[in-house]
Amino acid sequence: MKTELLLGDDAVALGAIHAGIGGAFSYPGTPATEIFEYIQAKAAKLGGISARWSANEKVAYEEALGMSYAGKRAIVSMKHVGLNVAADPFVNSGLTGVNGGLVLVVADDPGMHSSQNEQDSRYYGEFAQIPVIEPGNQQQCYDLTKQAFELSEEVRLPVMIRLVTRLAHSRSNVRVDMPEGLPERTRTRLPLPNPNDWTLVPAHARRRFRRLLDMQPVLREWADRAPFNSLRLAGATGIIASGIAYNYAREAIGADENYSLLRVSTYPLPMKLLRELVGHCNEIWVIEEGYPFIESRLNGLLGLPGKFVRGKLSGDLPATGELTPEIVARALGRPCTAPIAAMEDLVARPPALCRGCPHADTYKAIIDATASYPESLLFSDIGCYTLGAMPPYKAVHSCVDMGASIAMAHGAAQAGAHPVICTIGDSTFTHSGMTPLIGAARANANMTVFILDNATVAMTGAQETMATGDDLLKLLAGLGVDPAHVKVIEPLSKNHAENVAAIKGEIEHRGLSVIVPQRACLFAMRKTVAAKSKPAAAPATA
Ligand SMILES: Cc1ncc(C[n+]2csc(CCOP(=O)(O)OP(=O)(O)O)c2C)c(N)n1
Ligand code: SF4
Repeated sequence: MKTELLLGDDAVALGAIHAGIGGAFSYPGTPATEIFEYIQAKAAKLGGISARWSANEKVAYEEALGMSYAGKRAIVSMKHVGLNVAADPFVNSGLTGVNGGLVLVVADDPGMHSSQNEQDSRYYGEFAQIPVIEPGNQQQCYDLTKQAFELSEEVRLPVMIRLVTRLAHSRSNVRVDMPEGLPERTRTRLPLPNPNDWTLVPAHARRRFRRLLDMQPVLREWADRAPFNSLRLAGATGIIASGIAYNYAREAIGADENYSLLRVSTYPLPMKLLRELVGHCNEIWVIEEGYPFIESRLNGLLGLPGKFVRGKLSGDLPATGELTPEIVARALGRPCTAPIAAMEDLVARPPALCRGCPHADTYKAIIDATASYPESLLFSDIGCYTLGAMPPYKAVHSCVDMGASIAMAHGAAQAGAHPVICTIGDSTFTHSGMTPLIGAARANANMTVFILDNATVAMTGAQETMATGDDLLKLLAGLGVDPAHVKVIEPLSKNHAENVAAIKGEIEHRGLSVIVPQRACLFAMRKTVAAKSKPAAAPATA
């Protein structure tokens, strides 16, 4: 055994390595990115584990599922909204089941530190009817990831691990139990499964869905005996706390042994323990990050007669944003240690494009080129260039989900709007922009698409991009975009007048144009140089 100082993300990654994964799969997204990066760095040193970024989360999930089918253990990690993208294979993998252990790690972002929403992935676990494990500290991140692989192979289902930002991105000492090197399991492949179980045509799918339903009592029994759920019965006031919120509850009650306390780390919920606590207590607090998942199940439709259930639904805890030890202590009426700095005392530092960013020059050119069109629409997407919504540009009219810019622009063009413009980064384009561009090219939609090629996935810390430069231009030709209306520009202030003229020309073209501003992200360039000396300051993340 040795002790390492690890992020929650790192601890999950190391747990997966020590569980004997053959591969890691991911698309970057805060706060999950570091899980894959940790494994990638270890794999580069040790070999034996495949770790390549995937084009998007759906692809990552399917690649992991393929590795599982082939008999090896696989981990796939993503931010919460990534699971929206991967939802199709995820839900169906509950029916196929797994061969080699398959663990999905989803990092939720309550408080939307770097996300477009704060959805709660536990609902997805329930929807797919697979087991979910919610660690409460870095040690559990390590231990429970290893156990998740064992469970996955025992019940032959994918297992989800749910993290939240505060746990993923904070460090603690973790006891790890492997010497350097990889376990034997990394190289082992289990015998292949029955292909009929994995071929979801109706006859097989009905049988496999029956199997998934039949597994539910087994999963409920697992939750009741899981050692990482625990119950202490004491006074008539009870607390049910899950994940990192368990620590906040413990901190708030301190040494006061009068509270009854149920720690929840599994879904399905440990019903036996819940019943015991509810039977014993009159007032029950539910403290959980995200939506009131446990609280709403406890209340059911009609509430618990004679009991007071307090939490987010009752209004005793805030329904949005991240919990903190102070929020929990105040709600429970406990003394609370003052926070290091109250958020409201901090000077606001709105995100902005870096000085000299290529996207800034592109937006300046778009703004000048569209100045004489008061009705122009600009749909954008998710990446550093979304900051074109902020002053001084204020150019962007939408940012909904990855890839939406091109599809929304096509919809607006079909409504007769003009000019219709959209901006999408090179990574977002290969994530989910290529499919809507095929439709727009086929329809020769009257719109101007900007693919902002800065040769990296800048917003999440400058990871490798899938297509840049000539490779990206070849993709456009392959997708059916008329080469006469593909224009490459260099976004630099010295080229401003020329770029404005080129953009105006394409706006006036009645049909589809694609403009590709090509210039490398400054942060990525600095990071490459600094990798040899010291780390570069990170951009805003999402
Ligand atoms: C479904 C989903 N996956 C991942 C993310 C995290 N994320 C935000 S922007 C982005 C890609 C940015 O790269 P690019 O489009 O090339 O733009 P850049 O930041 O380089 O300007 C990613 C991965 C997200 N917000 N949503
Ligand atoms: S990180 Fe790169 S793309 Fe993002 S704002 Fe800075 S220079 Fe621009």
